Amino acid sequence: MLETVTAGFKNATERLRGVRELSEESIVDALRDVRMSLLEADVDLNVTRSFLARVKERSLGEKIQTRVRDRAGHKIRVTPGQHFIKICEEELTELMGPVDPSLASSAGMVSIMLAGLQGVGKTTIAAKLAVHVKKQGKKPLLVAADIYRPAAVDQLKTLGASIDVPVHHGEEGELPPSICAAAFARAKSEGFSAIIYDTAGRLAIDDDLMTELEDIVAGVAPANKLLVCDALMGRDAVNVASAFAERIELDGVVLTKLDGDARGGAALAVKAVTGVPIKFLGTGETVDRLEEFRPEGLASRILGMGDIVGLVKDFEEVVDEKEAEEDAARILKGRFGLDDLLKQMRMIQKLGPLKDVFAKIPMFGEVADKVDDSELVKVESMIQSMTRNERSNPKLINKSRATRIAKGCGRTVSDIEGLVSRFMQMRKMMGAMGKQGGMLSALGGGAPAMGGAPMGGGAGMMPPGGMDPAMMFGGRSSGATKKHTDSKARKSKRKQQRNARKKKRKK
Ligand SMILES: Nc1nc2c(ncn2[C@@H]2O[C@H](COP(=O)(O)OP(=O)(O)O)[C@@H](O)[C@H]2O)c(=O)[nH]1
Ligand SMILES: [Mg+2]
Repeated sequence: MLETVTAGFKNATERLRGVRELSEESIVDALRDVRMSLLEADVDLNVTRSFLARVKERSLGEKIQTRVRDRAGHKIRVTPGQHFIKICEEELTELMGPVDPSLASSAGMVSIMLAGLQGVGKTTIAAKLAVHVKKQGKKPLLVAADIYRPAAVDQLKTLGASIDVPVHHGEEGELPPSICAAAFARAKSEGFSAIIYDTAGRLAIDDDLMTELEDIVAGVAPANKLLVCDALMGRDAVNVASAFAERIELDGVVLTKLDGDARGGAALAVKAVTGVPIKFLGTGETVDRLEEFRPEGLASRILGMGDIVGLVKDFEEVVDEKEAEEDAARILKGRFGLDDLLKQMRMIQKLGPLKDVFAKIPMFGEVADKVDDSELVKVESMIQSMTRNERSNPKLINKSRATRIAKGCGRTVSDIEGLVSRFMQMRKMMGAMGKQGGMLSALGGGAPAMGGAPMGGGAGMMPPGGMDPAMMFGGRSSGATKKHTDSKARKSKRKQQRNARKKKRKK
């Protein structure tokens, strides 16, 4: 998401390489790159203008400290280009924030009303939020208040069944405000602690729609009135948000389909134009693709600096903290086998598509597109054909063992040898890193939020610092991987596997 803007900032950074000071003259091209990318990403013109004006003013007005101390107390040099990017990061964060992603509750009930035009993803978000509040220990009830679109009720029922959340629906001919009121009464009497109203959309904003929403609000007073917009709407999302905000007191915006649009400019402009903060992002069709919106995380991702806090949060959901700490301790001593690698890989897969995971790792945003999920499957199958002994002591794997393993998993001997040698290299690196003081220093200063981050969460991960991620998972962008010429047969096999995985994910 927002690749367009990221590319703009990257060009700007390139232009400032080697520049000795930030002056009108030296930053003019960089500002132009940023401006073009913002407009191309469909960011509102006024927002773009005022953002650039602030960046310019600060760039020219601030004295740059060229030597600062990092967290570890080492002196590091800051270039004017880096200072420029830091200003951009702060201003982007300012533009989009501050946001409190927590959901309000009243009288012990988290109540959420979703509003928005047709097809933007309200029903999908309703299910995603149900999953989200469930993770927080709540017991949600979904309410089907879209009675106009054929099959809308069934759609919600199907989603509800898939996540094990009950769906309340009305009687034949019952109107939405009455359905919502009955659902609210039911939620209270049956001990639900969250209620999510999925309302009807329209193709355009009209008075009937607004009146209906106002009636629902008057009846059940939802503590969270969220407007859903999709990123594909571009600049229109901002106009729609303004129009809704005139009639309903919105508590937040949910921006969906960020996975489907490289521009996503609405994410940057909604808050500035409407005063309503974005609270959640939808990044895919499945119910797990929901992110709490953190402006600082998105800002640093836009600037290609990763989003460590977001990554750690993802990890907290899938990782057993104690186990992760023990694993990390072993890994950082360079004492781990291919079994551990397998375990790590499976954990990473739980986080979502590799490309999304890497996009959040500092400095790795750019290679995100090159990592390849099918590579994981390949590595997994190779490890699975090894004996337990071989897994814990890969040094054992000589030519004849490699031949046997290759046969077992339908790979070539050089595939196996390549994996083993990459693994040994990685293990050595981990060991060295452990001696240097572990992951925090390995990740470097590019991650401002790392200082206090709960390492139990992140520790289960293979430390990425200094390691080319493509080394284990991509194979292509890396100098560390042996280049072998791909035979046509192997290529097509890979493609088949990729498709198979894609299908599996869709299910
Ligand atoms: N790619 C992508 N598709 C989404 C996302 N959210 C919803 N959709 C799809 O958008 C379409 C409309 O979604 P729906 O929830 O029915 O929208 P509604 O009319 O506002 O209730 C469906 O095909 C969804 O699968 C998202 O974050 N990413
Ligand atoms: Mg719907």
